[in-house]
Amino acid sequence: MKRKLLLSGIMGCLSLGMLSAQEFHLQPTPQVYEASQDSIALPLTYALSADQKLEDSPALLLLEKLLPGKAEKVAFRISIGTKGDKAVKKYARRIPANPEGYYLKIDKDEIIIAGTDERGTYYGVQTLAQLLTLPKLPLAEITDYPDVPYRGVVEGFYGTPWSHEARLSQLEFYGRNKMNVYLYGPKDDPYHSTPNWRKPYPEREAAQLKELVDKAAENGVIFYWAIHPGQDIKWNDEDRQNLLNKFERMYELGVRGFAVFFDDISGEGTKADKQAELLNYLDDHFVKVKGDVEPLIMCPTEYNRSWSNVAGGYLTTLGEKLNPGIQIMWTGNRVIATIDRESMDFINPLIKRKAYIWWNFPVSDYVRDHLLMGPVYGNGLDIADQMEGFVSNPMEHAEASKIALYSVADYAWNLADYDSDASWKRAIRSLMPLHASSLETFAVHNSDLGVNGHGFRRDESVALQPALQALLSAYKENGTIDENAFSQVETECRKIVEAADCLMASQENMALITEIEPWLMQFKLVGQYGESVLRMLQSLKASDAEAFDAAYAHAKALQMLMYKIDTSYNQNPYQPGVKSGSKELLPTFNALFVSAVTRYNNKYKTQLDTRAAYMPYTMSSNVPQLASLSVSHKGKGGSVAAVNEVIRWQPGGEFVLSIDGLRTLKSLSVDLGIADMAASFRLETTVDGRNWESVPLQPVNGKTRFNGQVSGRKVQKIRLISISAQEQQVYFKRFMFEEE
Ligand code: LOG
Repeated sequence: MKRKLLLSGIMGCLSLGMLSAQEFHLQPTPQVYEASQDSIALPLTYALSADQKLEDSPALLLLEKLLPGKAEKVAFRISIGTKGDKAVKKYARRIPANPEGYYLKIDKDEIIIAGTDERGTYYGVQTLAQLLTLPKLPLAEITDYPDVPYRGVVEGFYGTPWSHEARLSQLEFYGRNKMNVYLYGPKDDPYHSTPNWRKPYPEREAAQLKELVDKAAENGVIFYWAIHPGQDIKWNDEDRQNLLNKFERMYELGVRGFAVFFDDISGEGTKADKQAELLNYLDDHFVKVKGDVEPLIMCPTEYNRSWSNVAGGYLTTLGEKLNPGIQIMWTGNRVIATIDRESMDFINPLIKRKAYIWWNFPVSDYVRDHLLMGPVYGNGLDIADQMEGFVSNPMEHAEASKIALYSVADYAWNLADYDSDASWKRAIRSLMPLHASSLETFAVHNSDLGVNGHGFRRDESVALQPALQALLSAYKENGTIDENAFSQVETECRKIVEAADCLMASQENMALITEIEPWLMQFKLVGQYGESVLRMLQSLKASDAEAFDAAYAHAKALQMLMYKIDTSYNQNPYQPGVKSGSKELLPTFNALFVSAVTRYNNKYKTQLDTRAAYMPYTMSSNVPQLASLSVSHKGKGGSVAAVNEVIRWQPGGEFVLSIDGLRTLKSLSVDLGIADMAASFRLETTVDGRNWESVPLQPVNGKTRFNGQVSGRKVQKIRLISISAQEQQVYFKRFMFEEE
């Protein structure tokens, strides 16, 4: 009996792993897929027809790995090859003309895989690999090719670069999902950017990069190595040679794709004509000379519409001067934006070529306390012929990023047939087939970014929203409980707690669980908190003060535990903490909590603390890029979310941090990424909001960080104001303070 119970308990966590033929869906969604009801047994032995030149190709290696039963004199035949090969000659007319396309046919006694080119043939085998997961092979005919020539990932975020193991796993994932590009450009790799871009990689890193290059090739992925030299490049022969030398070193490691990024820099490096001159030089003296190197890619300094000054001529200069074969990256109307026809219509004529989209999703380096696990939606389905490439910049959590990357692969392969929700569900299933339903529950409630400087938000808790709203509005209005909404929310809270536990206990995808564990812990608490708040509502309605007290005490304890997780895990200096269910669940539970406690206090003439989340700090700014940063509260102090890109700070522009009462400061530190901060900025405090008193600045180890000498000073607001007559281009790396 006991044993049986235990088993069924575990089964509750598990989804059915095996898909039926009806549920089966090829990924990415093929252009044309015709399958009949008939099927054949998996060909355990077969005769192979392939031209000699296919030997050792990724396509053939993969085929032989999938189906090791190659034999002589077997009736079942597999013919594989690229256009022009003898083995597939009969099917030449069926092969799509599009690059990387393939024709795949499964017949009673043979399988044909015929690619437009080598990568197309490889993709044909990848499709066969997916069909081989079915119990029987359906008789089918597939004509398939990608819509967008270059599809993949740019590891281009700030923060801890992916581990070597994570990258190896990514490259296999790209191959399986028919993505052909991986652009290596983590901002915090010192050999990619300032200060060490001129130096060769140390031995160990070099060996690992070589391993990645090989892994990429095995999986049909072009490994691009990017350099980010703009912050300190000198436009002279010496630095040009430095760059060439570095490329040469990378070429020796096997790299055959190169990119130069000029994003997020200020000063001399931002000049369009100099950038174009350098890129053309590399094109003429490196790429064209080598002969086996992919087209160069560059990321411009004005890489999105909101930052581009068309009259200033930056983009026009690139468009006119850059060799036509050089690709230009673009993030859309803003740094973080979905891409549509209108965004493409703006950029393509300016740069005189099709933009190569650098899509800043699911990157979370400006909202590091959140996980972006939701569907990929919002990009135009009608822009297939407007872009040269579509690559996604992911989260520093490599495995968790695969949910979005799966759908990016699906989207860029076949835009017209892209269905964001269906794709997202399949992505989840592909990551944890046995725990798909738990992972989906987690992803549903962990998709928004919270308030952020870029103003980019995502839907969250979509299906539960009506119930949350109905419950809250009725309760706030007159203390009544909408029973239907109540029970929906109650059921979901139980699901949340169960999902969190099942995932934390699972062994199915340890890499993923390790990355998201702090968020799972927080998620469980959110579910439990919801349950306690619901019990508060119920017991108050039943006039059961004792039950209310117990539920209230538990809710309070859970608030404290959530705070503890938020201030103990993921303590990066930028956006520290762990937020879960922060868009719909928590705000609703908090509002219900406040309303219930207020009603209770009125009814029983008590003075229970009504505060759900105490936030003493708020910020405001008339510098547009700073206007909506999030502030976090930790212990006796706080910090403002740091910004990655260059801030254009207008004369007189100010940043103000307000406290909800008069407090005594202990420390204050600011970093604008410039050593001579005092020349252009003043740090000030006030006790009355009118009279400002300046704070002396103390440099910390000659770096760009300054401590304000504030110890013992009473303040109500702190501000940082530009006293310069010119616009200042600075970074906003740190704004942190402590109270006494
Ligand atoms: C950076 C990128 C960063 C992303 C999101 C580009 C071209 N550059 O604001 O490294 O991961 O935005 O924060 C960027 O997007 N700067």
